[in-house]
Amino acid sequence: MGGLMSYFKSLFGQREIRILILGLDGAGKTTVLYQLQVGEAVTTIPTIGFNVETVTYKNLKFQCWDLGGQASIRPYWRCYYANTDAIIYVVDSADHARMGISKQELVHMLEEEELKSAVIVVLANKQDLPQAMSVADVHKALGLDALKNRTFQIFKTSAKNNEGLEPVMEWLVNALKVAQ
Ligand SMILES: Nc1nc2c(ncn2[C@@H]2O[C@H](COP(=O)(O)OP(=O)(O)O)[C@@H](O)[C@H]2O)c(=O)[nH]1
Ligand SMILES: [Mg+2]
Repeated sequence: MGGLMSYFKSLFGQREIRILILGLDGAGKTTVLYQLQVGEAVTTIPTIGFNVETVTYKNLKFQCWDLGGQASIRPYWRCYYANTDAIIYVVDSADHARMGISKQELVHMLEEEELKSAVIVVLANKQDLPQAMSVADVHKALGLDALKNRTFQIFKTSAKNNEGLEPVMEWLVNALKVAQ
């Protein structure tokens, strides 16, 4: 079992746990999925035409796609929202230009009825880049103060360097245990 995946050990054997990894293209979602080291992600393209990457390990299912872009495909994302336990929202902290779009996408997603009880982890990713915004600035730019009624935490990560992901997984597993 991959190192990060061992955090989920205590959840194995329970019902299926569904975790969505979402964010704009280029944020680092696929890299996070890869760092879980539980085999190859399977990429499927639903007929409407967006890529969904899936990694399944025991009763854990991670699914990942890019937010933003075409409005016409958005309604189809809903097909994947049902029974979601957690959302890992990945942000490129160095992408100052698209921080506003990333905020909009997060706000829209959090309005989805089917995601109302999902726990949220935001990754202020790419902290290794010199121009990266601090975790406090990402928190502010995304308007995360508004997230008061949700189980939520923000973390700084460098997914590419596999830095900062352990505390994320540890927090997530504890949050999922409480939510069950
Ligand atoms: N510097 C840096 N680059 C990263 C980090 N995480 C991902 N990347 C790079 O950013 C690009 C997009 O990553 P990817 O995982 O494909 O993003 P996705 O579109 O959200 O799936 C790739 O070139 C990654 O190697 C990070 O923490 N730091
Ligand atoms: Mg990707």
